[in-house]
Amino acid sequence: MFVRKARNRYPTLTAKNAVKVGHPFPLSSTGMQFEIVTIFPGLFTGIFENGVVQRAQTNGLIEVNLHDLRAFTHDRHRTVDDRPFGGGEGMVLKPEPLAEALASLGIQPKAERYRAFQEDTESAPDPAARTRVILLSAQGRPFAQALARELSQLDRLVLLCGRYEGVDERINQLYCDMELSIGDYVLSGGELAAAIVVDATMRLIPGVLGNEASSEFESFGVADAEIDTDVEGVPRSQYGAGGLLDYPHFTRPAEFGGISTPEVLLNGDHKQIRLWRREQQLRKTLANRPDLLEHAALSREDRKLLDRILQETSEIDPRAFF
Ligand code: 6GU
Repeated sequence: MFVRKARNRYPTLTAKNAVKVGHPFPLSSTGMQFEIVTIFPGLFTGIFENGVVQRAQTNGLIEVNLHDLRAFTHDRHRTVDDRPFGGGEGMVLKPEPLAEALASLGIQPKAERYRAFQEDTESAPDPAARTRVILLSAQGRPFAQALARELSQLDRLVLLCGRYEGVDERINQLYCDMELSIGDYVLSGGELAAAIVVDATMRLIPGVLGNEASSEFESFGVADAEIDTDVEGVPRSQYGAGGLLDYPHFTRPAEFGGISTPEVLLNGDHKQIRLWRREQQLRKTLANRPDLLEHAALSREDRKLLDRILQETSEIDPRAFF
């Protein structure tokens, strides 16, 4: 991970003045580049120095670069925010440091980059065409697995973390391809959201997960159209998620806290296991995310199962506090 810290009081925009941590500059890896512009680079260090994200960086599959917005200020107080025109609560991130941060990354305003998109060809690919700039804000469109899949095809993803009450709208209009939110709640800044976008995106890059199948067959995994049947004629949706939530998992010991692992998982009958898991997916989705059932790829068998589940007399779930 490369961290550009705001140590110099009056940095110029050259790469030479970047504080380098473990990376050459300019960036030279062939992996996907994540560029995060933030006033709190320290928030990310633990997150990106563990687990799959860490390994993907070590293996050169991704590169995560943190850019401290304060490095692009020129006043004594390193001011990144200001009061909103028209009055009101809170502070707004000023446009100039953000524009300078983007310029330092070679990011042009949208208008110029879109020209590059049009001129992009297979023989002469323009890097601008495989780059996106995203503003993380509670006002954004919702982030979801389908978008993570699209983003994972890019060469470079620039994430601007909003803070305070907002970001000057000119930055959004001039530079951002998309404004993105991670859910219907308010965070104090876009940093946690950016970390989530990096995590969800990078794990879909080929080679990042040891087992390529594991990203395909979990909750929200396969698009409806991709579901087909296996050699036995059992719909793959029997074990692919197909827009449903994942089934429950068990590992040793077979009994724990007085609860036994369902017998079917212990007897080695793979067809029975697939059917049980599919039923569990339907049950869990019905209980926790009934909205997903509308767009899920359901076989006739699934619909029969669902009917049966719905007809069961509903017992009171002791966990249902809400
Ligand atoms: Cl991306 N930012 C903030 N501040 N709040 C959020 C969010 C982002 N997504 C959901 N809530």
